[in-house]
Amino acid sequence: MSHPKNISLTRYLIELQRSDNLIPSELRLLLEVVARACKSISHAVNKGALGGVLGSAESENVQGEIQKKLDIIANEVLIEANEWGGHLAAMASEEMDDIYPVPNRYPQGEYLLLFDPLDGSSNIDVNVSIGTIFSVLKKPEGGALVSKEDFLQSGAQQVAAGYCVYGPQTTLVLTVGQGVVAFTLDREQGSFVLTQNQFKIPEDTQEFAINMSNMRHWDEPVKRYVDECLQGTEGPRGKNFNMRWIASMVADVHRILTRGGVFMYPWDRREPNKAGKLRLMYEANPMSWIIEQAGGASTNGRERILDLQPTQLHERVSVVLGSKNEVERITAYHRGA
Ligand code: P6P
Repeated sequence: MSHPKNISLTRYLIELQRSDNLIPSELRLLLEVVARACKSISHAVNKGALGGVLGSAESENVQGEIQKKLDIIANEVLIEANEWGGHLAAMASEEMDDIYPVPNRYPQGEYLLLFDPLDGSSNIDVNVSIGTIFSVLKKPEGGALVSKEDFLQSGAQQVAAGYCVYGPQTTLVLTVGQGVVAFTLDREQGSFVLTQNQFKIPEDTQEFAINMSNMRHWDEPVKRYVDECLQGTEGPRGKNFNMRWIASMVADVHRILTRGGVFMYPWDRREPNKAGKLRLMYEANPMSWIIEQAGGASTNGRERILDLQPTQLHERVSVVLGSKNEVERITAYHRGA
């Protein structure tokens, strides 16, 4: 079902709900609330130094990373926006060790919301695009109290996924399994407007995204792929490649969603006991569903990311996503190694 551009997010979601009940009213409410929270986060991000929100919060998150003030602000905005609505059983965040069950003073819902409240936060203080990533699962039937185990579902179980990129425009990208759509924040009206009603990622590309400073730590399949790209027309690929690395997954993924490309954050030897840097539940899974819904592919080098069965809430994963034929090539190199 294709929706006309320039309709509001609210109308888009109501039309989805109305047509074959593609999204139940509780999920529609959840997505409206998350969008409103992203609007608030965008406002805080856009204030920057004027809002006194830049710099470190002098604290560490569960990943052992120094938290920025805006990391904590964004996390609080999402918690406060969602906890009272009655659509959620619990939330999980990159910024919180454990899950956040909805307080008993509020009605309990059937959805689980996971998020990286402000991804790419190393870019906050230098005015480079950052974003919020979110994933929605259904709470498993039965079981009185919601538990961390309820969250441990494969990415294929997601019922909604999206991100909001705080860049030159504030753009909300969303999938509920009916393709991928994008809404641009109209600051004058204070509402998200549908500006892209379908994305199709080109199956081939000449642009790759990886942090090249880690080259000496990569496994052979990644070294082989990047080396072939760097050889350009003189090498086996017979074409030249461009490289981009914004170090903000939301911005890199949005570029790939918009014009193709391949994004890699592979396992490397710096921390061999970690599968990768990025988190499966609230970074790789939502981004992988969005990429697949737009005709791309996403693996951990060997397996489809959406098929991976998580064992820990904050587990990490190696990520190769984007233009289908490039992802398949890189995955074939890993499988052949
Ligand atoms: P590096 C941001 O911190 C992040 O989690 C992703 O958004 C981004 O793709 C990656 O890490 C950047 O990592 O090692 O290049 O700084």
